[in-house]
Amino acid sequence: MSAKKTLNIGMIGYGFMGRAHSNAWRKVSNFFDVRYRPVLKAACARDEAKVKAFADIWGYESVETDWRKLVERRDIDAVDVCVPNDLHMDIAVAAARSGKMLLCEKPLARSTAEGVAMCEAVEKAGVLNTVWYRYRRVPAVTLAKNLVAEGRLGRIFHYRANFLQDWTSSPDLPQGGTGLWRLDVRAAGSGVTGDLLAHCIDTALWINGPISCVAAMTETFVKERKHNLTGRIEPVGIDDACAFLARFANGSLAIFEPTRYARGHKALYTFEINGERASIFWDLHDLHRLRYFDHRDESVVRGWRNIHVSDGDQPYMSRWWVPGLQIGYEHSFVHQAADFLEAAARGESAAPTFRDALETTKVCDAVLASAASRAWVDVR
Ligand code: SOE
Repeated sequence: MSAKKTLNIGMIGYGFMGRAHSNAWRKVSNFFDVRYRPVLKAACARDEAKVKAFADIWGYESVETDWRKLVERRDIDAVDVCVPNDLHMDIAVAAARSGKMLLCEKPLARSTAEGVAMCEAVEKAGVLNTVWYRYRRVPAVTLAKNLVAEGRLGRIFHYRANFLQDWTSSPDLPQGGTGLWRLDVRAAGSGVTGDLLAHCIDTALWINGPISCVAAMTETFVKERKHNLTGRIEPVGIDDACAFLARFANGSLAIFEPTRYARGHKALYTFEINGERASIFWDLHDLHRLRYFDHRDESVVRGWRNIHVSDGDQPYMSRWWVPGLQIGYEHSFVHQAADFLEAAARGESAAPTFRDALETTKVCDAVLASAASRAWVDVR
């Protein structure tokens, strides 16, 4: 019999992220030697029939239709927040007051003000927390972080990131409701800035340190869309696309471009970092590979290496198959669950904590402020 302690999970939400997180909770103790064993205790959503069907598929023991009841339940240890952004703050604050650990889907909040309230709530209650910026835990991205931290690139000159999608290009697509809440500014807070850029910023801050100032432009290409919840044509309040320049505190220059109007691209998150000695490039469509160029290589064989990140020496990979066999998108969630459970066993939060993720929200707010004022904006 395993002597593992159990950690009872209360999941709120059952969409794309509810499924991705549930899959991670189910797999994590099969692959990682974590000291806490997660138990899928309860799933919660307003639609009773749908949440029951979700609970059946993923093996949750019970369901709730009111998140306030779920966060009060004494048999729940950790609340996993997988609902649209407009509910993050209320749920997190109530769950923290009720002493629950918190795992919040990204972005932390719709604004810095909401994020500050969330940080204060978890810190006052002393509850462990994390935000699911999972691309950090794609092994090739973790390897990129390690290579930079080891100093292999030397001084960093450039950071360049894109997140390109095309799924909102049609003006006929409505806003609001399941999945499409991402187009509704009341639910989402912002458009590509909070949805896509937030990922790029989280990775960038983690690998290359703080951003000091930004100069941004945003555009809303489709100005009105039918709203699924009201049935009316309503103005679109989100940013459809964004492009901006930034300066990092370490002196490097950056350029970022998130958009949902890049026809042909579905989720092309890429970043490239150029240092004095070496460069790296990563691409979500080829997520198990890291491109690496080292100027110190002998000139006759110098060139971009295409590292297949599948070896047991590389981050997280010793837990999966044998060298040469790769893993995918869903595994980054398993890694985050594993890191959270191990940190919790030590009595610590897992990075990015709410406080870490607040830095990303601050950059997103600076980007929107810069676009509105057409001026450079300092991040703090
Ligand atoms: C949709 O734009 C979406 O699913 C985002 O919400 C995710 O955060 C991103 O990882 C992929 O695209």
